[in-house]
Amino acid sequence: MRLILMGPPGAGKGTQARFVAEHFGIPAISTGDIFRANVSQGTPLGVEAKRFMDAGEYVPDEVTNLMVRNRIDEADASPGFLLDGYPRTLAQVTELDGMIGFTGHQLDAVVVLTVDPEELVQRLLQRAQTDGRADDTEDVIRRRQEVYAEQTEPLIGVYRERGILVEVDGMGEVDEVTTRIFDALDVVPQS
Ligand code: B4P
Repeated sequence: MRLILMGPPGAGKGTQARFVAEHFGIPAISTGDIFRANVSQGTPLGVEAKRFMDAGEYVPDEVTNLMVRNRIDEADASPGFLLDGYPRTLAQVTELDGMIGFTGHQLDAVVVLTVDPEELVQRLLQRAQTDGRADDTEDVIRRRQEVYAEQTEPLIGVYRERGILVEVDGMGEVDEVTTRIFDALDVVPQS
């Protein structure tokens, strides 16, 4: 399976990615997690990414694309993968098409989690208290929502036109959402 998990900040992409990846026996590749690991290790990539993430902006496409390309090339991703939080821009969609097309495969499905905007803010403010993430302050959360609406929401139409979009209600308990995703993906043919 080659899957994408999309949704606004706080929709539960990272939360659900673990379960979906385990279910299909594929790695979950989270660009946000890779950036945060680099930030905490103080790598040059982390130093560059941090100033964008802390402001609620996207890390530049050329940095993100190269990072994903390298990760997808690793052996564990050859049977398939779940991308969590990538692509987020139209330029990233084009880049990903090239990466997957080069291997002769195709995307099987793009899952979009939908959650009420106020619930999103509440979840992230809650996460700020438990995890202390630098980008979970109210101002930065609102900015991340704007950036999502401007740059990432248009991707939904792109994948809908391709006939591979799967919209899943992300409201409710975590395990309810997981069940909805599994039910929706169980009818998707695996390439
Ligand atoms: P991400 O790490 O992808 O962060 P996110 O969108 O905020 O979170 P996610 O939707 O995964 O929410 P989670 O499951 O944690 O990105 C962070 C930053 O990295 C971006 O802003 C950007 O700067 C950069 N970046 C990443 N990818 C990029 C790209 N492709 N291009 C450019 N820049 C990129 O859930 C949130 C909270 O809700 C958690 O506390 C969770 O416990 C809770 N929760 C989850 N499901 C719940 C439920 N059903 N009910 C109640 N709470 C729930």
